Parts: sequence; C-alpha cells; structure tokens
Amino acid sequence: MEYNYLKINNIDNICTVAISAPKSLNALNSSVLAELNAFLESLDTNATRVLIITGDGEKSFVAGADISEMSNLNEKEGFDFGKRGADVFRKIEVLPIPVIAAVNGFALGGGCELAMACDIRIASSNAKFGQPEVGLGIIPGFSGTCRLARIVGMGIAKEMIYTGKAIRAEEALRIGLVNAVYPQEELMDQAMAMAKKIAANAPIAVRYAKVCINWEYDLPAGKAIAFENTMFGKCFATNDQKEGMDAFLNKRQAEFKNE
Ligand code: CO8
Repeated sequence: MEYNYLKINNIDNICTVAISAPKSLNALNSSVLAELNAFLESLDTNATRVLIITGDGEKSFVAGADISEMSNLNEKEGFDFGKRGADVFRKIEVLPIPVIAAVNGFALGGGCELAMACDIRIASSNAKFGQPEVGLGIIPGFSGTCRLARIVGMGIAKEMIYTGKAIRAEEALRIGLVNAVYPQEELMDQAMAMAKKIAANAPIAVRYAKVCINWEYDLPAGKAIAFENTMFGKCFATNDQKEGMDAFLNKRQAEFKNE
C-alpha cells in the first residue's frame, strides 16, 4: 500500500515507521491515523520482530492531534475522533511484537500519548514531552490520562496534565517517561541497536513476555502470578526453548526459528 503520511523502512526483521506530516510538525489528523491503522493491520508480525516508531525530520516526533481538524468538532465527533486515536494506540500497545518509540523532538498531546502506547521510549536530547490539552479546553483524549499515571506515577502525571507544561528530555528521563536520551544524530542507531538485541532473542518468548507484562498489570497479584506460570509452561512447548537451552549447554550461539 502507498502511504502519504508514513515512511516505512524494513531492515532485516526490524521495521521503522516515521510519521510524516511536515506542514504540521507531524500532527495526527484523521488521514494519518487511518494510515497508521492500515499499516498496523498489514504488518506481518511473524516476519517482523520489532517495530520502531519515530517522527520524520529533526524537529518533531508528533506535535499532537491536529488542532485545526479538532477545532469545530461537536461532542459526538469529539468522541469519535478520540476513539479513533485511542483504538489505533491500543493496537500498538497489544501488538504481538515489541514497539520502540524513538522520540526525536516534540512529543506533545497525542504525540506523548503515541509514545506512551509503545513498549519502550528513548529520546533525542532536543525532545520535549507534555500534555498541553487543558490549555486548549480539552483533556488528553488518546488515553493519556490512563497511561501517563501508570508510567510516571499519579502525582507527576496530575501535575503534567493539570499544568500542561512541557518537559525536556532529561526531565523525562528523570521521571521514567523515557529509558534513555541520546544526541539527535545517534537516536536511530541506538533504537536499531536495541531492536537488534530484542530480535536476537527467542521471538515467542519475547511475545509471551509482552503479553504477561501487559495483562498482569491489571490483575490481582495471585491471578497475575498464575497467568505467568501458564505462559512460562507454554514456553516449553516451543522448539526455540529446546534450541536456546541446548545452545547454552553446548556453548554455541542459538539459532531461533520462531517455532
Ligand atoms: N495541530 C495542527 N497544526 C499544528 C500542530 C497541531 N497539534 N502543531 C503544530 N502545528 C502547525 C502550526 O500551526 C504551524 O503551522 P503554520 O506553519 O501553517 O502556521 C506549523 O505546525 C509549525 O508550527 P509552529 O510555527 O507553531 O512551530 P514552533 O516551532 O514555533 O512551535 C510547537 C512548535 C511548540 C510544537 C507548537 O507548534 C505547538 O505548540 N503546537 C501545538 C502543540 C499541542 O498543543 N499539541 C496538543 C494538541 S491536542 C492533542 O494532541 C489532543 C490529543 C487527544 C485528542 C482527542 C480528540 C478528541
């Protein structure tokens, strides 16, 4: 499929998608969201081991949902627009493979929310994060009120959302919103290095780990531990478990086949 707002690059089994709407600092309008949705639907998550999401250019990851498109929405349309974005972001969150956000500039509003739907966030030193929605008369609507508190804790999330202030990359690192900060020119290499490290591991085990971490978060401890126990058992039904352990015991590199 041809995309107007996405630049896609596949290297080996790692896919990078860059949001590209240069006139609006990569803001998310309905067309960008529709393309992102179509891309996620079509992504072969058996052939692809890791997805990296970034923004095109050097200034912005995603500067938010498109304010010009939202400005005249009524309540029903606002609900629909929010749901469209939230559904796409949920698709990213539960994608069977890990997703890394390489945040290369502004990650405001829907941009911060997009990064938070990813499994791991790394940022360039010029990145800025924030949820400025209340200054526009709305609240974060692509699941930011849900995910921000889970990532950085209730107190900091409330401060960020109530004040709408933007924070720099170093502050995002300090509060745990991102895992690492790099100079802009190193960001994509670092994202790729992390993706390769993940891709070298047993793919089914990585998938099971993602499912466990995601689902167990919402379960009471007893049920979460039982769920992990079940998934742990399932690992022993894979050939990759035999291969991984045989390789270790025979001091050789494992060759995982995703089976
Ligand atoms: N939407 C639409 N256009 C945008 C957006 C945006 N979010 N961000 C920037 N642009 C446009 C600007 O209007 C400008 O267009 P033009 O050249 O035609 O005037 C162009 O991008 C360049 O922007 P600036 O000239 O403003 O560039 P600066 O470097 O001076 O400033 C900023 C960069 C600080 C990022 C600034 O553009 C800004 O503050 N942007 C808005 C950031 C923002 O408020 N984002 C949150 C939006 S709300 C949101 O995301 C809600 C998500 C949930 C939605 C729920 C649906 C109901």
